[in-house]
Amino acid sequence: MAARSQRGDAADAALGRRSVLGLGAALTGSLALGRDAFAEQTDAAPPSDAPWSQSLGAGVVDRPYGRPAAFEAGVIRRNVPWLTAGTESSISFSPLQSLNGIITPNGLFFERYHAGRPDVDPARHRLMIHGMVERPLLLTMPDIMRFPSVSRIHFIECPANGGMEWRAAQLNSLQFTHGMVSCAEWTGVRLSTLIEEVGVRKEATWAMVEGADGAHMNRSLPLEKCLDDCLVVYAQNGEALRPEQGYPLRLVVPGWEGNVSIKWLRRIKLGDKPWFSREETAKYTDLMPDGTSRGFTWLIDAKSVITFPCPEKPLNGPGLYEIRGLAWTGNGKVTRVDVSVDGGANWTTAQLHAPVLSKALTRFSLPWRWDGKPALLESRVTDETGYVQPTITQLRAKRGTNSIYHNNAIQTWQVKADGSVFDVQLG
Ligand SMILES: Nc1nc2c(c(=O)[nH]1)N[C@H]1C(S)=C(S)[C@@H](COP(=O)(O)O)O[C@H]1N2
Ligand SMILES: [Mo]
Repeated sequence: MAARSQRGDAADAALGRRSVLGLGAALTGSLALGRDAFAEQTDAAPPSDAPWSQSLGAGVVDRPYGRPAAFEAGVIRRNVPWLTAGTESSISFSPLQSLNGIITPNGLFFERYHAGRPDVDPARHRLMIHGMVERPLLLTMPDIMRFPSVSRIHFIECPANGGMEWRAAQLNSLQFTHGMVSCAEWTGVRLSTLIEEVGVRKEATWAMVEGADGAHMNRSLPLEKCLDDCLVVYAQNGEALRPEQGYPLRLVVPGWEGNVSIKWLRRIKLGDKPWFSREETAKYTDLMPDGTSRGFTWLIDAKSVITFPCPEKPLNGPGLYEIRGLAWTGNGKVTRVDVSVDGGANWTTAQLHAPVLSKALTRFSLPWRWDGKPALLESRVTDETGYVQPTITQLRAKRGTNSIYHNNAIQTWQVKADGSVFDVQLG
């Protein structure tokens, strides 16, 4: 397929005076594109008056807390029932195929629970900070809210995202292959501010962070990371954290595997060595081909995925489209995303959409004139350290096939002549 000339076609279409959709003839009815939308008769098309244009609408307190339009009822988090024995220690996936921009709406943020979602009473919740500190503290929620606040936009990705695709392409869905990543504006206190308040004893080099859920999920973090950019947050996209995300208090560890961003945060203990908890020994480690195990693999390496088209959002006939996607890296900022429509033989640099923020989801797009022939769509991100997203073959050569975690491979979407899209892996 002609990826090289495709760059020219796309640029022509984007920059030229031609109408993008070729809709000039729409009103006369002789239209190449939008067959479904325009060929169907509707009583709502101007100059007719739709039923909703002929009466009063609902009043202002009809919905004291807003919700999406009833027509968007299919845009929901979903789980994979066979993946876990029950729903209390499980995952729900964010519907990336239906999201725009870089912020995940609070009701659609992916969920990962190890012992279900507790209902924590903020009036009785406390955060204990102790261990190798000068002045141990037990803080209430109002205490925490009195500290200087900051807001930051960061993604959280479970390192198991894509884990089911290590051996083969098995889930024909963007939601299920990539939906364990979400991004929000978090507001709270810098962890360094709280640590300053208790005073670090000089032997301290590690911190243990623990949740108030039944799992008492806990992880060890190097003190250096705690003092760098970790946040203890009580708000998410402008409102209080959702119970699903750790209400009333969670840790956000920017750019590191989601598991360390402890929800329902209740304890921080400073020490001089890691704790080797269950979640950093039996779990969240990677069994290598030689039988050794990688541990403390915190960093989320650069990753990207095309969100349109995708299995859930096929193409509707040949013509001009915008390939859209998301890219992210735990290493800082995304600097470049390249897109291929021929399975990686030729690449074209996509446009990054502002804002491009450190350790946040980043949007990219590329205009594409689809000729109606089969295509293999891929995106490949480069981050500010120069790291380039690997192919699944390159990743397997390094890590084998025993892993679950940290699959950041290039995703391939196969477009068939009828516009349908499939999850495939190239050998
Ligand atoms: N207390 C507690 N914190 C937790 C978990 C948990 O089960 N209990 N799950 C972790 C995992 S594995 C991930 S990937 C992230 C998911 O955050 P989210 O549910 O807000 O998407 O929370 C982490 N923090
Ligand atoms: Mo996770």
